[in-house]
Amino acid sequence: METTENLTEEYKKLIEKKLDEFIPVKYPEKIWESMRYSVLAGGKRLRPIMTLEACRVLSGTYEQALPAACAIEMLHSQSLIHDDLPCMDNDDYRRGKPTNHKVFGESTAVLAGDALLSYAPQIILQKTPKTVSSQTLLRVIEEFVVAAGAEKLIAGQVVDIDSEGKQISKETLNFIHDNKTAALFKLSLRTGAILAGADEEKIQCLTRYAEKLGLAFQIMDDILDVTSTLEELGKTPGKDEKEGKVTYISFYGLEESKKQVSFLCKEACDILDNNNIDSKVLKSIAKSINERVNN
Ligand code: GRG
Repeated sequence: METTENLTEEYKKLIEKKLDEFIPVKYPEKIWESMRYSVLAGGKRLRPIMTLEACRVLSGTYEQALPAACAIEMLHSQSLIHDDLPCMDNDDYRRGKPTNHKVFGESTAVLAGDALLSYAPQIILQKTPKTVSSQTLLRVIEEFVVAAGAEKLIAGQVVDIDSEGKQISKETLNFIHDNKTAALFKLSLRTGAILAGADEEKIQCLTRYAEKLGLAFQIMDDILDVTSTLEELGKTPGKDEKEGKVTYISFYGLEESKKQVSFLCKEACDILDNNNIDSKVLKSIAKSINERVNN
């Protein structure tokens, strides 16, 4: 029988192989190498794993969802490349390696992000099996461009940057996290569900699971920023305080923030149980977030 770990590892291998295949080195080599550098730099591959699992658990096949899953990882990598730029979060390390602009220079890093952003929907359109209807594909593309745009990811980033050094409200903090982090989790799960041909009720359940998990994930990020080392994190710790960022810890303190992570992870799993979505992989993601901060 397939264990949860085996299935997650199998998904990860498939995703790594396809990302490598989807991003070849061609002329002008510099841009493709820069794109490959960040996309193939490792990472947990949480978002594409969620896409494949949502599709599987709602009776789709992984072949249907693999190009879209890879496209979502490209979008995630793009947001990390741009987030690390000196004009944004100004970070030297990502995924345990020097950031893209440190290796390729700022102009190539900006362009690599831009290139990934438009290449991702190109991959969905060109590589999704023809058995998926044009109507479904159109919906997947709509979900993708909305999540990547000024109503979601960019909105979260703008408010985050504007909030530096300011005493923001809990509502503003939630807005940032819902748009910067949960929006991509929602996109990942909704995409898998849509490609599987799931009904709206199931799509909504996975959206609610993603909301809870996205928030738990971001609180975990805030906690690890104060409790972890560069080696453990793969990026520079202690940045939130240095940049005057209000985090969950500023509002609730460390212990209460940890409790919130546990509560949100439990709520996320309950949503799956109460709606007959039998996914050990999605549950194990919630469990691993909880364990990372509470052990
Ligand atoms: C979409 C055009 C466009 C711009 C993006 C820069 C930006 C706007 C948004 C920043 C979004 C951002 C960096 C959110 C942080 C999310 C987060 C907690 C990332 C870390 O995710 P992990 O831990 O990373 O899953 P790995 O390396 O494992 O993939």
